[in-house]
Amino acid sequence: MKIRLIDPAYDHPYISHSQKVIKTIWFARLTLTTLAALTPPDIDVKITDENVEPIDFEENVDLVGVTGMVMHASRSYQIAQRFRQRGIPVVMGGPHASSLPLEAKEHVDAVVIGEAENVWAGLIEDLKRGLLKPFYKADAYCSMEGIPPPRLDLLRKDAYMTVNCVQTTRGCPHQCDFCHVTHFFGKTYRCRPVDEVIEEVKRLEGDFLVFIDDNIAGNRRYAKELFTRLKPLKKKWASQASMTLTRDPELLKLAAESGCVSLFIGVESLSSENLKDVNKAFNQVHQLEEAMKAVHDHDIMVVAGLIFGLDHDDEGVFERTLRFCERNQIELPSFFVLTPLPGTPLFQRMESEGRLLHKDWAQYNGATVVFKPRLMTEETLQRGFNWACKEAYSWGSIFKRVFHPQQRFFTRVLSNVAYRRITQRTPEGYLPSLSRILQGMNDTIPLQNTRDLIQRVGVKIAEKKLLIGQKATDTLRLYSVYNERLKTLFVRLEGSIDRKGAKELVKRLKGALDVEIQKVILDFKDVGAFSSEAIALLSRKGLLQTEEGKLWVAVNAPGMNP
Ligand code: B12
Ligand code: SF4
Repeated sequence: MKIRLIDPAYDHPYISHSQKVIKTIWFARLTLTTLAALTPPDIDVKITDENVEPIDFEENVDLVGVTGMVMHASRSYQIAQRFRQRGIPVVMGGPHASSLPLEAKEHVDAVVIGEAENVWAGLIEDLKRGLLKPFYKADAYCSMEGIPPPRLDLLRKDAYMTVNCVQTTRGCPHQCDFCHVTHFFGKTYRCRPVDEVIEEVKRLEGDFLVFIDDNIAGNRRYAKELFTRLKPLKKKWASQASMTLTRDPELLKLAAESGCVSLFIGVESLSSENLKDVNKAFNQVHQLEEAMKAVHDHDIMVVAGLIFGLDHDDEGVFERTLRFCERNQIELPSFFVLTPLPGTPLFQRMESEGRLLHKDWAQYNGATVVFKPRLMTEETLQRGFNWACKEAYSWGSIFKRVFHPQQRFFTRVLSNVAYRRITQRTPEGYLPSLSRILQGMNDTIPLQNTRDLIQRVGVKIAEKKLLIGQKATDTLRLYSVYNERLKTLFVRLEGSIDRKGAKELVKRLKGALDVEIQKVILDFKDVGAFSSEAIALLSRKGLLQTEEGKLWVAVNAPGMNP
């Protein structure tokens, strides 16, 4: 019996990778090599990764197995159709088929929902007896003990950066709303026996490998044991981890000592409101810079995943995020457009709010806007994303990010050049015209004179000097968000305002109102103290009305007269 397993290519004008890029930065997923290892030994099983070699549609096989993420769905279905036309049965599994098995079943003979470990051999038996069932779903998640080593020998080794991929855990202890992992694996985080992982690593040729785990540090005790056992093997490795890893100095040190050279870290957003919205509040925005530094201090490169289009993202997000990457010398910024993947809580929310633009899965690729963003138009998000991708890999930005005293300078440069090759194919984007203004409206203004500040009491500004010994903050902090759809800028002020702060605020607002912003909503409720000069100036400009209960003011462009 002959089985052909196929990983579909993704044919896209600027997302698909050339052979050269695949060779520089790409590694094969473990999907089909794992499936091949689970196949009974009497069966002739082969793999085609369409990303690196063409599919032979004329081949005579008894079964075709096709996998695919959401973005691959239509290609997976085309492939299935070609083989089924010749009477060859096709089975599909993987993230897309597992999320939408009924849809997948319309294109294939059988669908494997979830993990294959507990059902694959049974499916083959059914096929032999001519009794293939439409759906296969294991009753329970598989045991992590005794998973056979993946058949890396079935891959074209020369085509990838490496085929040395190992999985140590499945799942993730977190449940970020946009992520498919917890939907697929449930709330489980399962670890393979360390002995088995170490044996697998020992068998690999060469000294570099990728742990394809979703979060290699999901169980700190396990990770510490694994890293300790890896040390004597003297391998170099890359993987993915949540930011929680950066908060455990011992774990980070062990990771580095065991050979970790690069980590993909899901930073996602620089806004704590966004992170809260998507159930990722464990990423603490105020610790971000420190976290990036901690990783760098261990000579580990950071590949930072950052998402654009979350509900609190306005037009300023692109520049703000890029500058963050430059400031923190993030070696490889990896930008994504928020993508509601079927099966995730994000998808359900977007669907129930009527915000999905379509269900053309091929566009659900992390680089195309497929939903209605809250604070900007689809076009602004798409163009801003394109701008950020191109700009991050302009020579100027690469220069700012790669020159630092860490080791592996050439690896940093080479991987940036490869990413540059990919991103330069992105269509032209643009930095929204308001971006600069929004940076200025999200800023801290130092004050000049905090001595005669008047304390605010409740919702009123009391005519009362600060008590002796009582200190007002000596800064005015502006938090602003622009809603492009309403053409309105919301500004929340925090801290204290003296004359200098008030003047600076008026100046910046004037700049904002000179452009397309039609309305500004100023929220003073978090301002703890005002100077009398500031009150006078703000009142004269119509920015502050001091009657009771009026701590925010809506400013219309013509009325404001700053
Ligand atoms: C390694 C990896 C990558 C690598 C892949 C390199 C490559 N050659 O593709 C990199 C980092 C580049 C990558 C990129 C992306 N990835 Co990725 N990636 C993974 C990761 C972490 C591991 C994949 C793996 O090897 N798994 C191990 C194998 C054993 O598990 P498996 O694939 O699920 O297979 C099992 C079952 O599903 C089943 N099965 C699967 N297929 C089939 C087929 C048949 C016939 C049968 C019977 C059974 C079966 O059997 C297997 C054994 O149980 C997964 C997460 C994960 N845990 O799987 C995400 C994941 C697959 N990626 C995901 C995404 C979204 C992406 C991106 C689109 C990111 C983006 N831009 O938004 C890109 C697209 C890349 C591309 N162009 O193809 C999502 C897919 C979600 C979805 N529903 O589509 C996942 C699930 C991660 C997530 N956080 O949600 N990825
Ligand atoms: S931490 Fe990462 S892998 Fe875990 S649920 Fe969140 S996005 Fe997914």
